[in-house]
Amino acid sequence: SFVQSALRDALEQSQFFVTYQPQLRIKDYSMVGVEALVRWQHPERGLIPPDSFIPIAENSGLIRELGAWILRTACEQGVQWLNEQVNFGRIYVNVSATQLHDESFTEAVIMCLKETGFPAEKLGLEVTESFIMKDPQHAINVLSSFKEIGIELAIDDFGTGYSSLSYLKQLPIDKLKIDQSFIRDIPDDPNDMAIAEAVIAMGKALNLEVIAEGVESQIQADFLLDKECTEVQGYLYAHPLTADAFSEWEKQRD
Ligand code: G
Ligand code: G
Ligand code: MN
Ligand code: NA
Repeated sequence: SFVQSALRDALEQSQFFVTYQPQLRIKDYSMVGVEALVRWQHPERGLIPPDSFIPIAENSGLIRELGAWILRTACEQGVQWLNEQVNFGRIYVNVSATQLHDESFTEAVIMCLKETGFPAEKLGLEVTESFIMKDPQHAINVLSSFKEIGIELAIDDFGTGYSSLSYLKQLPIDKLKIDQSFIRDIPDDPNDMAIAEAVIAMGKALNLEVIAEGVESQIQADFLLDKECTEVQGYLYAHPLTADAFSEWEKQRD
């Protein structure tokens, strides 16, 4: 299709760039990490958000190349920040179900770490709940291979799918990420508040970190602190930032 060939051109012509959104510990605002979020700067159409091209990249198989480029860019950036002593915690990269189903993906991640010199302990992967529930036994195998080498694992968009508690217990994951759709309408929507509270309680029971994304107001932050959510991410703290803007932000905060 037109978009597919435009995506291919965009990769060749370096029209993609990666932004980094800080994730903080709610108690003391210390750095947990940054989430790598891809952006497409089109020469004529301007900035195109990932929602408009990631699904197309997934359906066309281009996500393999694009995903590999994002991972490499993030790892190279991480090495640079380590050299410059910029405190970024970990870098969390989103990986789609298509990437995770690719048998060569684990090997590709290991190669990327080796070639860039980025330590596995500094990398996190955000995987979706839908990937896990489609074939939980397969997910356990794939995720275990990452966990074994020290990569941290978070379940993204948690609450939007239907994760069985028994699988959650077996999965080698470190963190649940409460989907922003449950945070957005706090404190107006009592159902969303109940869901957020339930996810936090579930994380606590399973000894997992819980991060809330899309936190935009102090009222939401206060609610999350009160319920003992452990980490936060959202416009209240920082937008997704270019690499340079992130290191400035990190240096200037106290
Ligand atoms: O950055 P933004 O909030 O617009 O991202 C919108 C959606 O695009 C989110 O669901 C996010 O997970 C996804 N997305 C952003 N960057 C990446 C990426 O590098 N890889 C994948 N697979 N998805 C991404
Ligand atoms: O990976 P995921 O699809 O969950 O990506 C998170 C998305 O949420 C990104 O597109 C990011 O730009 C966006 N985002 C991050 N913080 C906020 C926020 O506080 N409010 C809103 N509305 N969106 C946010
Ligand atoms: Mn994510
Ligand atoms: Na998410």
